[in-house]
Amino acid sequence: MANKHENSTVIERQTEKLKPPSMYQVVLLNDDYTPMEFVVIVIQEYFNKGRETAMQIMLKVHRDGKGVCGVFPKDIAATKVDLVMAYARQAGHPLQCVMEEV
Ligand code: NFA
Repeated sequence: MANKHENSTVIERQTEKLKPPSMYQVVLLNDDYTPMEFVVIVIQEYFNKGRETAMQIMLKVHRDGKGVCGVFPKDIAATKVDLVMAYARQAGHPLQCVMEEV
């Protein structure tokens, strides 16, 4: 609700509780064909991780079937998924990247 103050400035008063924006994990899924080195490069380039961290995440995906590369607001997460999927397809690899609400 808005309220006019003495000097005519509109003062906003919050009546409904605002929730913080939902966050989404961007997750890579394992497959049998995408080269390990390609996955490491993807994690470094699209998720701003160093080589060691990228290697650890790749190995977790390889062993456990999935691994989290980062957590972002919805639109950023969706863009990361699109960019990674496009890069993998262009390179001819079946790598899958998905987002999951946290
Ligand atoms: N499992 C793939 C291989 O053995 C490597 C891989 C890791 C693929 C992480 C996808 C994600 N070549």
